Amino acid sequence: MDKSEKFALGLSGLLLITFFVAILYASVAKNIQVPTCITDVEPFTTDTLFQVGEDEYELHMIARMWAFQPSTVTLPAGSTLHMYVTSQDIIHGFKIENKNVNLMAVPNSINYMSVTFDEPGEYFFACHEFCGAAHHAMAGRIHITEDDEVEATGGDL
Ligand SMILES: [Cu+2]
Repeated sequence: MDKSEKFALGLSGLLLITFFVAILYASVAKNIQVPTCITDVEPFTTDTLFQVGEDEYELHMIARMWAFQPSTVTLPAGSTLHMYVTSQDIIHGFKIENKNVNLMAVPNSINYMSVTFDEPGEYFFACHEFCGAAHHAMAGRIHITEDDEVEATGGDL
């Protein structure tokens, strides 16, 4: 083996060891972790809908092939809904009929929008980004009622 080849091999090995030590230092001494999937952390794992103020609610929506979790949301009329939307797998869309809400559901990213529901009724929402074989079935609804019922169900909660 040539002397310069030995030098290149030795340098390569030294670089590998340096990078390995740098990763160990970052993970152990600096406690830097590789980011986890957003849908694996709270509140996306547990409370999908909760009250944050008088007539104000926070909704954490997960889109996945091919459903929304939750798929049915019930709120009293006059509620303001703060929506945080993400995806568990691929890019989906989230559009609420007759409301100015149109979000992308992107893996490892959270998109936010808020909307106030003044009138009682049913507001359908659907995926507007073609996401595969059952894209057409990817939908849900928001019930706005006259009473104080607050509930989020469906989509394998
Ligand atoms: Cu879709």
